[in-house]
Amino acid sequence: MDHDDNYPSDPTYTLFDDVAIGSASPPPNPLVNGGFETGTLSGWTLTGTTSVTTVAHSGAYAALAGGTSQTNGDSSLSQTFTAPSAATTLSLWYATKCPDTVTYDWTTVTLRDNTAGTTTTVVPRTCPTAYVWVNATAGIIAGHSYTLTLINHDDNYPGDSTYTLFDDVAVVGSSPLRFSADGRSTRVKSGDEDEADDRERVRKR
Ligand SMILES: [Ca+2]
Ligand SMILES: [Ca+2]
Repeated sequence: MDHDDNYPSDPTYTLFDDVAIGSASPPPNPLVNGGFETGTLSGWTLTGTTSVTTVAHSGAYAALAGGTSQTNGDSSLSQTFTAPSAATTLSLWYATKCPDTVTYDWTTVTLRDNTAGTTTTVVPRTCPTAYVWVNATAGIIAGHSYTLTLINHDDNYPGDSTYTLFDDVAVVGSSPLRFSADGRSTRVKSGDEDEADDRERVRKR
């Protein structure tokens, strides 16, 4: 609130800005060993053929499902976690080496909401031609229990084995809302942008 006595030549005004609700820090990551930086697959439930690899998206390690030799059907890593408050998004990275076709070999990722009893396909069956890291995300609801399953499928045929790398599996939050003086709410920008905006506003006065 600002108060002025309406007397000429000594106007008083106050700028208000950036009243923040919530915390800017990200929610705690409920996933265990989501970046595989233990150098093991601890924290994950495994089926088929799985291992750790030093071909990582970040850090030193990633998970590898399937293999350079043919594997039989699904090889998977799964983990059950509860989405913390302020959590909105699950994010992961994968890279698929697929010399076959999607009829026979693929990567897929599913996310079961154990609280709601529904399953979302985060990554539909894919056998990409490019062996590159790809980001995938899915919306999550704070407080719900989820089971995430990372799957590589190979048809066990010699000579066209498919494998998938997974890394940086993490829960990320939303930016807290900020309310400006005109009542609009805006997403939090980076600190540098904010400061530049503030300087601009002050200069206009
Ligand atoms: Ca990693
Ligand atoms: Ca194959």
